[in-house]
Amino acid sequence: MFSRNFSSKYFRPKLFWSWNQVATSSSSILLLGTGTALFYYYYKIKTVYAEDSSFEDKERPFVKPSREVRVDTDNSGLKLTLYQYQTCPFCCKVRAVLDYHGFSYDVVEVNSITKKQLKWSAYPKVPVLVAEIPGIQKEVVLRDSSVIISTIESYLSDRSTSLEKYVTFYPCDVEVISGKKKFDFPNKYFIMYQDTQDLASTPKQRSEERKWRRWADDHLVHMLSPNAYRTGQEALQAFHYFSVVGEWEKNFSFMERQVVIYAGAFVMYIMGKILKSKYKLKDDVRQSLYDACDEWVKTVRQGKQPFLGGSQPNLADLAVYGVLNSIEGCSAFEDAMRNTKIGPWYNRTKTAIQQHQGCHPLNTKASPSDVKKEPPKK
Ligand SMILES: N[C@@H](CCC(=O)N[C@@H](CS)C(=O)NCC(=O)O)C(=O)O
Repeated sequence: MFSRNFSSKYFRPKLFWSWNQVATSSSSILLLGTGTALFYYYYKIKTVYAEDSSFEDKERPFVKPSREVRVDTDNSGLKLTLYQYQTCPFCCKVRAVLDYHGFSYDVVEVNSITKKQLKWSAYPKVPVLVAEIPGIQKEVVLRDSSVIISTIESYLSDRSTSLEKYVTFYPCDVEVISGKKKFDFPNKYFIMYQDTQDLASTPKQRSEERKWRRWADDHLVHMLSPNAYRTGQEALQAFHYFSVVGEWEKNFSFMERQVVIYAGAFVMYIMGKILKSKYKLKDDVRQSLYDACDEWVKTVRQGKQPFLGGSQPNLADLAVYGVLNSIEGCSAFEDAMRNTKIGPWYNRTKTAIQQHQGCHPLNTKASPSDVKKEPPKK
């Protein structure tokens, strides 16, 4: 039997298979392939693990700022550099807060395709704000728009505590989901006050402020892409506008610009459709944008004051303004101004920001914590 099974008759290679054999083999391969793919997909989808949340940035190379914002009354002593995309809503929020408080800062425009200006950063998104503090060799790196804003606001409320110290109150959770890192800063909407501090706002007002800051990030932001890139033509028009306000001509080569404009418009047109369905926007996406604007106007009006913050904007006013400001040159923005009642509030907030109406904390000289020398190394 042995010899029979191993006889050359059984091992002669076949040149032709019957249809039956072809079908069986192909189905097995197909099944095996699909099984492996499904297993891999399922495994990847199911892979969620926490990662060490400390950021191992590389040494930050000097990059010539794309733009310098200078405000004479800034006495903070901080040298700030904002890594950004000019029309990213999260970056617009940060600029609204920096400008409102009258900070001087440098802007580094990041190339959204190559991201070469941000290669040193372990955190892959913009905005990133770097604060160099006179007298201290170490620079402080702030990541995530809401963390940046809350840290700055905490620091302005009490400058006897250093910026470096405030950053430690905003830890980051890093989760790897399906091979992709997700960053979360659980405290990001909280301002850190001293126990002894006399606060101008009530706990209810602070909670309201946090609620609407979150709304700007989690709801209003999702109205932008489907509206700004509603049609191919609007997407192209938006990217041409971005290239002007982002001064891409100054910062990027001709080829880089063309790639970003045409590839960007195409990708964002598709993304707009995906996001429309993901966030369940109405068929007429403009209507969802108008609904959001109306909701905000109604809330501000309930307070019977010019801003949600009262006589002056609070962080929610600045956040909502920043998000809308990111599409200011797009048809979606013009339509929202024309078809809702948000215009007067928007223009009031813009004036308050442009006039640095929140600059009073910065008019005083830097506090000792800003210029504290590091103890000499032994
Ligand atoms: N939660 C973050 C979101 C920042 C964010 O998503 N930024 C986008 C630009 S609008 C980004 O950098 N995406 C990564 C990329 O462009 O590769 C924040 O508030 O700062």
